[in-house]
Amino acid sequence: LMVETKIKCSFCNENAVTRIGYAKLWLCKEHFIQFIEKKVFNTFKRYGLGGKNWRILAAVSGGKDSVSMLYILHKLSKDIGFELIALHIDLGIGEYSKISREVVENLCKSLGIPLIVLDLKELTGFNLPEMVSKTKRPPCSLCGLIKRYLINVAAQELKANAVALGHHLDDLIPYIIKNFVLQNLFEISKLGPKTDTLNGLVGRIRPLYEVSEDEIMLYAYLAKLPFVQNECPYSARKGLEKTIREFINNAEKRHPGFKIAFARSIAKNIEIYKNIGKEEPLKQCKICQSPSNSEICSFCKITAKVAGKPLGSEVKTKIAKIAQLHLLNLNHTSTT
Ligand code: Q46
Ligand code: ZN
Ligand code: ZN
Repeated sequence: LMVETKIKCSFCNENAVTRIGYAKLWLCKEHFIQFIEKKVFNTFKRYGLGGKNWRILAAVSGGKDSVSMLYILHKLSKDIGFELIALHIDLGIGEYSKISREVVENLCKSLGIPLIVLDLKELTGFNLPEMVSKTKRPPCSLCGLIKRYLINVAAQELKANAVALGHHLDDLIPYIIKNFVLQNLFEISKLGPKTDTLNGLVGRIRPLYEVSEDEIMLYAYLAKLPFVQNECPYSARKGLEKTIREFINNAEKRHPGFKIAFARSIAKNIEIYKNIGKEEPLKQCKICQSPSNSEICSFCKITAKVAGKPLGSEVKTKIAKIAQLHLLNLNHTSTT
């Protein structure tokens, strides 16, 4: 995305470092950074992602997407007036998790953002690789359900208004298209810029909803943000999604603005998707009272398999303590 040019920035006298096809702009470093930050600000306004006095919990893995999101949210928190807390989950995936945790801890420290780290091994006695080998489940689906569970519990205990996720256009569009092809229409309703807090599930917001992966990469680089370069050893982009990614990138090249137009149309029709494929309303897990599709939630089922007993309630108590301590600290610092 970055180019060496003699072409001037559309807003100043500096040389441009990139061209934004869909906006017909050439931008220098400073104006590109401003362009992205303004875009996220507008995304907040356009979709009502958060307001004054909200408490937003940002899930930060340490990769370029979530790190950039956190950095931009930190700037916006002052303009919009919301409170920002970062959350990192240490999955215990060897060196990868170690580096990720360090990156997030250092970044939060340097920006003065309160951070909560949830360590999977400390919470359950097992790290992700151990859980994978005990359950024989595909790592990413296991990881996804564990993260969703822990993030939701933390958000509830912290009384957060929303959880911010670092998903961008190139994460979301292939997923939406895949679900459309498979006609999992209700799933599409969860892939818009925000979901509402409902039945014990804290709403999610996606501040990078209108930003592409290239843009985030360039932003992280130009803003000199520290992020984890290593890929998770389990990560593998799967067949169909990869094909769809190539297709949308081609479409964007030929028809600049295609991705954003698509994302906006989905956001506009999100209510339709909520109703077409309506799922059964969420139940409560009998063991830990968390929102669940069945009598017992997936987290309790998985931990029962791994640890010999369901750990939902125990883990929730531990997270509640961490959250309370954290809120006490916050009150303490704001009154002293
Ligand atoms: S951390 Fe977890 Fe990712 Fe690693 S195991 Fe898969 S889902 S790839 S975002
Ligand atoms: Zn400029
Ligand atoms: Zn449960």
